[in-house]
Amino acid sequence: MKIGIVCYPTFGGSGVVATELGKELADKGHLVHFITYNQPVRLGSFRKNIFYHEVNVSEYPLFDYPPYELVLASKMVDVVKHEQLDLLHVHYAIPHASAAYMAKKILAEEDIHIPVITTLHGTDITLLGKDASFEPVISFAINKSDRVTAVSSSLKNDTYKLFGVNKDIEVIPNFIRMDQDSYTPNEELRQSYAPNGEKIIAHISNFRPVKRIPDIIEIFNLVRKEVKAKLVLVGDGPDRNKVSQMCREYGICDDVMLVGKLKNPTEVLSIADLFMLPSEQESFGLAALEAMAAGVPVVSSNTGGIPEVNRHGVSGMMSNVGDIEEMAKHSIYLLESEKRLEKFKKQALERAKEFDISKVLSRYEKLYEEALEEVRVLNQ
Ligand code: GMT
Repeated sequence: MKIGIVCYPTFGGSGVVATELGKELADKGHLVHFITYNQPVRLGSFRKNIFYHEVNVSEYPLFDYPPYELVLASKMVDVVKHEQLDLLHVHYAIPHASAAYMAKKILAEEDIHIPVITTLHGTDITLLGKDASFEPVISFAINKSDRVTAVSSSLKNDTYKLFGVNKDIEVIPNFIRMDQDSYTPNEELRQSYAPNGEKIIAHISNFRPVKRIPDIIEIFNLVRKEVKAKLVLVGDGPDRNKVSQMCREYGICDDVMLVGKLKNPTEVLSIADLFMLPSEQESFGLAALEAMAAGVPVVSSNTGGIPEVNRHGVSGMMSNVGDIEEMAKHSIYLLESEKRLEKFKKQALERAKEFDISKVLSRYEKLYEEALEEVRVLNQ
């Protein structure tokens, strides 16, 4: 198949999922065309069967706001026509599904009929769903997609609750490639981060308020009083300055490492003992799954789709959002006993295997085939 993938090319989970899916499809022999405003972070450089089309919005004094969605729709039309794409798989309802609808209608004028598959990832539903100004467009774009998927049952339920959506939504969970070679711990790295045998707690995110980064510092401050530990924070974003402020206040700056936006956080995960995800909202929690795949247990909140990934008492432990004391207790419980920690590490890895890409890829391919079959009649 010739597949167009539209996603946010940034560090966020939706971009990671879209890119990894594209790479897997390309490895299976499909031709995959990424249509985004920047080269997706996880795409790497030169790969077989992968093509990239950049969406450039020119600056005109006439526009107070650059019309990205229109340029994106035009680009989709152009790529579908000239690369003879079979379908468009868009990640995020707005602006991607709404732009895809416009592209689809323009193409239909030329008798080119193409299915649009929309995958919902989270903040397009759970955060924007609370903003009435987007509601009509999001509901419309979802209802008009040929197929809709959500990354967790929780997100599917939220979509029906928050929007006027009558379309069937199939839950296809996020996935991971279980590539154990890349998780071989770099002992030198571990030694440099934790020279005195400290336990390493890791977190990866875009530091948006929804991630509750200050909770992580509070939890860490409690944990380090009981267990020798270091905290490694991967990523950057709006709450980054709060981290520095809090670390200075608590006098723990030497134990908190901010390593920025790493393209491949696997190296950090490979030396971590615990992953922390106290988010306010999380439709899935791909970062937690990536940690588990590296054999790192997860201490998290129990919000949204996280309980569909992290199993309390198995792959990690969960608490209510904001329950800093309990999350600290859970972390200490896991870190204080070497035997217990090892058990949880193994269990986290086993749980992650349930999300191996091999279980998910065929579900997307089947969905594509079904959607294609429906438009095939129109194209005859
Ligand atoms: O979590 C973020 O801030 C990034 C966000 C995104 O839009 O890329 O992630 C969302 O999609 C991921 C991939 O499906 C999910 O694993 C994350 O849970 C979800 N984030 C939220 O729901 C806050």
